[in-house]
Amino acid sequence: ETARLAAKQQVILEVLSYHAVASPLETNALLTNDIPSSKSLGILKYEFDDTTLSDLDTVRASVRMFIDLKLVEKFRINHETLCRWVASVKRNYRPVSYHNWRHAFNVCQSCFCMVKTGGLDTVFSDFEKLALLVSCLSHDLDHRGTNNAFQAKIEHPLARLYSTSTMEHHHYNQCLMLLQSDGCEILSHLSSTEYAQVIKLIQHAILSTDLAIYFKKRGEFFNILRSENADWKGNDSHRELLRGMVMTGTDVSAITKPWHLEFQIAQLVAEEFFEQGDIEKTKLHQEPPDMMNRKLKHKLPKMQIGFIDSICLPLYEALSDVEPGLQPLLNGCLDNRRHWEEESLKS
Ligand code: 5BB
Repeated sequence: ETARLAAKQQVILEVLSYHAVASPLETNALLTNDIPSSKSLGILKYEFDDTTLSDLDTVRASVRMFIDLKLVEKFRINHETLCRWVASVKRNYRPVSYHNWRHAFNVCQSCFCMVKTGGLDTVFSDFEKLALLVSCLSHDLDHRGTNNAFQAKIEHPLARLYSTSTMEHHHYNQCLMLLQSDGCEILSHLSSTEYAQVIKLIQHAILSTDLAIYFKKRGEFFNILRSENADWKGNDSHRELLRGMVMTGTDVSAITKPWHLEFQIAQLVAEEFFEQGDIEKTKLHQEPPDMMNRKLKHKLPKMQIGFIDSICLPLYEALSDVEPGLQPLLNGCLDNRRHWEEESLKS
């Protein structure tokens, strides 16, 4: 218990030193112009390419998603507060190769698309849509470019505090902290019971982004689909499972993007893995796992095929069975599988 307290205090100290709310200058920049339309920002399409937007426009596009899902109206979210909150979320991502703000933004855009054009609009309640968007933007807050196994290996205080879903617990805590920060309280017009309800949904959604949780839950999800008793609108436990699967589906949605985007993003994922592998090798004097070993770069196409077959395809097939509007994700994934097959013949 003393060890746990010490770990917690160490985490608190570290967190306090890093966390910061967006500056007035940053927030004002968002208030001087109108928020562009979804159409002009390109965010209604699954094939959306974030590199077409400036950093400021990624914040504007995030605000646009809350407006277009009628969340600003329904939950009376103050515009300036929403702008400051999104800008603050962005600030609390680190400049790592893959798990940075752009990843969070892309995950949120995928979710927006699944809801808006994928047919989930009538499945989820307004509370759930609010929780999903907040969760997507926040789900990797303060990621350090290293995974849960790494935190355990270096005996990081976070790993002492949370032995499973280590980083996901931290992302959730960061999310909660930002929602309670001065001028960022986007949930302030909710009653205390509504607030508690949305926070519970957010916690579940962010913890669901641990792939270990996906593996634990997906069997039940597939069984419900096969049983033909699925009741996504009426059964709360079915919908909870679906929300978790939607979170995984958005988290790995890079694998569904047009090939030229997927190819680039895979290089970013690989670079982040290699950097962790470098630390494990030089600082911990341990042999890193294959996917983190720079010397095995040529195995990338084969690894991507493994990733697609074991994780992505079963998920997008199931999601397409839930809603036909989600099938473009499955098609994009299948298309990239063919491309990775082709790449694997080159090396
Ligand atoms: C994923 C699960 N992991 C515990 C072991 C490795 N596998 S994998 O074999 O499916 C795998 C996935 C191997 C290599 C990979 O990327 C090489 C660049 C990937 C991979 N993962 N490829 C991707 O394009 C993407 Br997107 C991802 C997801 C990356 C984040 C995974 C977050 C895990 C948090 C615990």
